[in-house]
Amino acid sequence: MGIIEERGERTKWFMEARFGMFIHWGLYAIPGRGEWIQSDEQISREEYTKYFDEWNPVRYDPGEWARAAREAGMKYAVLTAKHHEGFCLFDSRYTDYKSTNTRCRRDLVREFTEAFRAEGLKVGFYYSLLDWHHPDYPAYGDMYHPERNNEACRGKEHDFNNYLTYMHNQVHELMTEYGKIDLLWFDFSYEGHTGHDWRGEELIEMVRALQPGIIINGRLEANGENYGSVMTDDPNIFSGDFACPEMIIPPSGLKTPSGRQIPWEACFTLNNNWGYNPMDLHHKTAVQIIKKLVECTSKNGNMIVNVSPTAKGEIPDWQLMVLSEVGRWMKRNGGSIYGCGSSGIEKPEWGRYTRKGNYLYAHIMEESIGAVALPGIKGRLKKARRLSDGFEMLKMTPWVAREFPDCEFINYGTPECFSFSVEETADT
Ligand code: JFZ
Repeated sequence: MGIIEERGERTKWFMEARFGMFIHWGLYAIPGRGEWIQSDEQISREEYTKYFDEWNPVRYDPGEWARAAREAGMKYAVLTAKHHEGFCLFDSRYTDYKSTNTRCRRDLVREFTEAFRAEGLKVGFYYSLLDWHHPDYPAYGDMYHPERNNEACRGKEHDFNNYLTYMHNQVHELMTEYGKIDLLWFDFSYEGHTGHDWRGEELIEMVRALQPGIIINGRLEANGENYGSVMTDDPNIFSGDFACPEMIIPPSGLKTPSGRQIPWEACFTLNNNWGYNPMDLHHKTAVQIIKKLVECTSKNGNMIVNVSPTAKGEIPDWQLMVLSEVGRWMKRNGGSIYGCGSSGIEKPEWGRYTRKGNYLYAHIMEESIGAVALPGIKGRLKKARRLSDGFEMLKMTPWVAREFPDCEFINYGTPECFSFSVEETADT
């Protein structure tokens, strides 16, 4: 079986799941200005490690996080085991810069995997290829400014291969000491640091040998702007299994030059920061998240939505509220997302279609246009069927009720958005 066929097999659960939780958590939650401040504010190593001494997430209860993810309709979760700051949320034998050496003494990654598996979710790790703490990582901060060299190695030679061995050893730990890992999210490659430069072949061979069913993102070769060879018909060994567009949804999904659909997952924050930042009030609404999820699904993609826990270990209330509202919609409409993909029908003006086999799902996001378009859909339908029983009708536009008397319509916010499932027989 070739690399593309193997990828197809491995990603089946992923394409079915469609919706995941991203969790960016680390020392950066203490200052609360996002996960790049060590670089952006050029904080020295000794200054930054003060956060290490302070770290004590006394309210960390990953069971609460897992329940929030499950109730939101999410099917997998990815936690930052180590972000660019180099602080490890797991008990690595290769560094002292880890959660088990802080006042909390806890292996936060282990607790995460156990709690999320207990709620029936698949688990994954984000692992940063960059490391602003390790003395042999050449530069910290924005890699576009190499003059911001790591304080620890300023003025002395660093042994990048030594850093690579450290990085490979840590990935080995994550792949061998935390049970079955479903997803590995590397981040990120850039000029002079991609693929071979990370000893990528060796790394991928090791990961796949240890976790045969794992799926890996494409950032061992690419980053948030380009997708690398996963977008080609001849992907190389470190192409990964899926592309990961960041804060954007590819206009027409992602295909290879020959037109082959590839697995992809768009990652989004709930405000404009991955790491905790209470001053960032650009909060996305549940309707915005739902619409993005529908759009990703309609283009054969996944969406992973980020939460940014506080230093004490709590997901901010406003993020829990958004996820809870998304979950109420998913409870009724998850059938139009899970295992669904593009419909093959041109995008209608009033919203989007998603499709699974003979089931066509019309997500109407513009009521006024819908009133005109719906009858047009009806011509394609053999039978509308109830989406789910027992749902209180929030509001129903009379013309929609007339058109589809036996179908329940859910208004999940303004503008008027309805989602209903209809059955289209194969011969229409
Ligand atoms: C990366 C991280 O830097 C960021 O902190 C977060 O974890 C995100 C999910 O992934 O963000 C990037 C990395 C590279 C680019 C853009 C965003 N890029 O090269 O365009």
